[in-house]
This record gives sequence, C-alpha cells and structure tokens, in this order.
Amino acid sequence: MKIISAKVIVTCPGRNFVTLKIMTDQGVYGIGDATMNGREKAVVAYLEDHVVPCLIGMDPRRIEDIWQYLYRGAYWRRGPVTMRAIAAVDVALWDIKAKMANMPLYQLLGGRSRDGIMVYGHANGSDIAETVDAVGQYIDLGYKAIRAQTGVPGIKDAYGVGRGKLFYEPADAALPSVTGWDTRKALNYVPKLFETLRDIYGFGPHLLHDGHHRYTPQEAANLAKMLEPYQLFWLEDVTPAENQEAFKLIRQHSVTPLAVGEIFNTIWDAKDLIQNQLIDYIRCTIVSAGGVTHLRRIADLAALYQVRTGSHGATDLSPVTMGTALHFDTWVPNFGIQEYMRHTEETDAVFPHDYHFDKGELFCGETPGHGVDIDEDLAAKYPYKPAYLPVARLEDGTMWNW
Ligand code: GCO
Ligand code: MG
Repeated sequence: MKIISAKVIVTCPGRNFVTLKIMTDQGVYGIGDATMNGREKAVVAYLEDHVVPCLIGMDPRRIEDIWQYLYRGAYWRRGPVTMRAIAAVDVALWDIKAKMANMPLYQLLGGRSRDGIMVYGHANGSDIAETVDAVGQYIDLGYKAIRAQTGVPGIKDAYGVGRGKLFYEPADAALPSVTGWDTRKALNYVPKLFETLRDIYGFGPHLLHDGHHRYTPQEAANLAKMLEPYQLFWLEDVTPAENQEAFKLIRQHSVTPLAVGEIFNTIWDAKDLIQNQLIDYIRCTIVSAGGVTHLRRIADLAALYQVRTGSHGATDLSPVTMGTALHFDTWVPNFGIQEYMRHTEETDAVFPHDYHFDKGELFCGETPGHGVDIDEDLAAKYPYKPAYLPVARLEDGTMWNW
C-alpha cells in the first residue's frame, strides 16, 4: 500500500482551517487538521514544501515509523509548526488505518472506556450579571460543566468575553486588536463572579475558569486561594508555564485544581509539571501535540501521576481535531473533561461529521475512521482571510500576555 498524493486545503467558513488530505493507491483517504490560529500559512508551507514530497510512495500503514521520520528526521524538533504538521499526517494515517480495519478509531486504540464524553462550554458576559445569565443558559442546554469568564470594570475587552453570549471567536481582526489588562482589578472582581454563581446555581454544575497566562505566580496563588471556597473543576493557565517552578508556589497556597497545556507541543513540555504533580489536568490536544501517536504517550505519562486529560477544544481546533479527540477521549483511561466551543453552521457543513451532543456530553460515531470528512467544493467557496488573536497591554501601554 502506498501514499500517492497529499494536498493541503485552506478554508475559512467563519474562521480559517488548514486540512491535510492523504490519498492512497487503494482509494482510501485520510484527513488531518493542521490549523494554527493566526499563523495558518506557516504550517501550510511546512507541509507543502517539506512534508508532502517525502510522503509520496510511503506505506501509510507505518504510522509510527512515519511519525519518527518526521520528528527525528527533521533534525529541528518540536515547536508549534512542526508538531501541527506531524499531527496532520498522523491523524490522516490513523483515519486511513481505521477505515481499512473497518472500525471507528476508538476501537483501534483499545476500545470504549466510557459511554459519553463530558464537555464544558464557554459562558461569558461583559459583567458578572451577564455571565451569570450565560451560565444559566448553558445549564438549560444540559451542560454539566461550564467555563465562566467575565469582563472586568475598567479593563478594555478582558480575555474570554465575546460579542454574543453563546459564541465567542477571539481571532476576529485582520491585524491584532489591542485589549487591556489590570491584575488588581481582575483579582478584586473574578472571585465575586464565582461567589455569585455558587449562590445562584449551587454546587451541582462544574465551574471552570481560564487565567490565560495573565497572573504572576504570587498573584496566581492568591487567585487560586480566593477561589477555593467555590470548588472549581479547574483553574487554567493561571500563570505562564515557561518557568514551571512557579507552579510550586501556587500549590503551596491552594488546593484549587490546576490545568495547563493548550500551548504545549510535546511530552517534554508537560513532563516536569506532571512528574512533580504540579497540575491536575493536562490540556494538550491532537492537533497541537503531534497527533494521536504522541498524545497517547502524554496521557500515559499523566496517568502514572493521576493527572487527567482535558483536551483543548476551542473553535480554532477544526471538527477533524474534535472528532479525533472524541475517539481518544472515548478510549483514554485517565479522561477528565473535553472543552467544546461549538463551531458555526458553515464550519459544520464544510466538515461533515458523525459526532453529536446530548445532555452535556459529546459522543463519537461508529463510522470507520475518525468520522470527519471535508467537502472540498464547499471549502473552496470560503477563501483564506487573515485573522489574528488580539494582543494585551497594561494601562501604561506595557505589552502583556494575551
Ligand atoms: C481556551 C483557549 C482559547 C485560546 C485559543 C487560541 O481555553 O479555549 O485559551 O480561547 O485562546 O484557542 O487560539
Ligand atoms: Mg485556555
């Protein structure tokens, strides 16, 4: 069996997606996601110029060997561009293998560990009252877990607050827009949100919050401690994870569960946080961390330390990643939760898929493969549009972490 061709498809049905389609001499094809929000074309070039030519003639059944070829063979290892390109190939090859085996992907991985995949949705509002209302709407929709973000008085466009209450798309400008940040104001406001949410909705729903790398370790420890009475499911990216020693300080002061990893690309980024038991959930997902082949290694390492998975699932991860992640989540023993930001109707139409939502859970389908395809004719109707994530500045103009 041989790979005879591979093409990179760029489409923008509401937002940009980069998709790899690998064709074989037996007529079976596989689809992989290679989207990198705001840097899409870097991965397109990496795939088209440096990966696709090497794939032609290879045996698509040799998933592990092709993974190692692309990782070790590049000499330049790791990084968000390389690992997304590897992920796209890897996912397309697992799709092909599962189609050849006439099995849904989760069966190849080892079979079902659970019935449904608990997901969390994104509730946001420009102030506490609006966020409380949005959380209520998610509860009405059947969600068991909800991430709550609020605008903060005096901060211009705080992180996580969209224009509509149920949909939020951060990459929304042809050049990065400038948002504001002020830690003191946030620390004085965010705990009140969770106090109000618990007063109104009780302790039934799981609540999550994303600090989006904004706080210093001391401020992060303070926030984690202040949020303790509200028993969050997790507090995410509360401080940047380049210096992982910082998490020791947070742990010393709080038992609020911590989640990190949506910007990690390999097991090496996650290793110390996991082994030192400084986090409770690892957020790496299929597209950003080298596909099924590599994410499985990260999850297995995490399992040794009772760290559970919590895959990133924002709208910049295409339905191909979502579908594949759901097969992964259906199998992985140490599953925690799956993020689920719904895609637009246009996106769902370009990527026909067999997963579905019911009462706070997603379910992968039984179609052989990962169950997600691309309608190329429809995709061609939505050409690439430059779209960037915002940047953040402090009140005095200093650049901050977005
Ligand atoms: C999340 C994330 C996203 C990211 C986005 C970047 O927790 O879902 O933090 O909102 O900012 O995926 O591309
Ligand atoms: Mg996040």
